[in-house]
Amino acid sequence: MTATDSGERALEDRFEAVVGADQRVEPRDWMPEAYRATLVRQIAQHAHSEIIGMQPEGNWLTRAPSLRRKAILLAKAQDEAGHGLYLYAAAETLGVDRAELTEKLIDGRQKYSSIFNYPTLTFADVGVIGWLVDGAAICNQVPLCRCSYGPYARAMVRICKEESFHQRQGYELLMTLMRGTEAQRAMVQDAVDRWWWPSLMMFGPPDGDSPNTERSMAWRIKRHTNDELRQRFVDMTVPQAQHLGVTLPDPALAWNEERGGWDFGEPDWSELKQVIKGNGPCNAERVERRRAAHEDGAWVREAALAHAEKKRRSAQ
Ligand code: FAQ
Repeated sequence: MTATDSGERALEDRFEAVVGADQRVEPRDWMPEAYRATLVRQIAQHAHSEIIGMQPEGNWLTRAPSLRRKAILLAKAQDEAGHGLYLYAAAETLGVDRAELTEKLIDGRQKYSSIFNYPTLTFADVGVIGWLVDGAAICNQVPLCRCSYGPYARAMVRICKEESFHQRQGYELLMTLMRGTEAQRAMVQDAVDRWWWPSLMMFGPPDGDSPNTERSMAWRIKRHTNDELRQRFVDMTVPQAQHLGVTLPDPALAWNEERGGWDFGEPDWSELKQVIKGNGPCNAERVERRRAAHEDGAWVREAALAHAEKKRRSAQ
């Protein structure tokens, strides 16, 4: 064994010990290249999702039915922008550049969550996104507060607090609509019918088809498998649907006494594959809009850089 080999081995052992003891890996610590690459992939996808995720609800900003609803929706969209920024900042601690990540998103070299490729047809969709999409996001993201990589875990704490608030505002919106007219109740049911299955798909492919889970769990980036979190979400959501008075569009939903959980049907995995490949109902529109916003913002980035340079020179 050469000195370099034994040095590398010692670093690896230390990394494994830190992860195994549930301590945090920090930016300046040695880490395996594959661990770094996995984190960049997941955090970048997560950041892109928050930013692209502003679009479906943003569609209703100018048409929210009251000033109050508009103010709430605007605040929610701004929160999502903030989440994107924390996450890009967390990714930058791994040595990547936010501008480069944005280029990769726009060129289709990096992914974002499948859920944001569905259209928001009525204002009830805003409530259902808060209830189901933010609800699924919370189930998936609360365990990430214990992720082994410090900057990602810490970013998730605040994000989860805000997502919980988003979920409650969505549920409150839906409760209000359900207390309204027959037409409003039908609008809620229609939105639930359209968003239920895509929300279940947010958790990713079933465990047998999830190439990254095993490695990510061993590194304590992910703390649960996709199917475990999907089940947790269904168990949390069914009683909320009952209280709201809507029917979840799954004839296979049934309480399983033995397991103490809800049995549910199989999502259409071919649909998830298609959406991830870029063939969902709104993929092209979402990426095009992101590209246009990025290009429109070029002058702001240039001005900020010029300002920073001017300040740097005057400080010399
Ligand atoms: N959509 O081996 P796995 C939000 C890809 S934020 C698209 O299971 P992994 C807030 C996956 O990347 C929502 N692609 O992968 C909000 C992989 O591809 P790759 C975003 C998906 O990473 C609310 C391949 O399939 N949340 O909602 C999806 O172990 C309201 C194989 O999959 C996060 O990003 C999908 N649904 O597990 C904003 C949370 N599922 O890269 C606005 C953090 C899988 O190998 C409004 N991320 N893929 O080519 C995670 O927890 C994980 O990355 C998973 C996927 C669970 C998403």
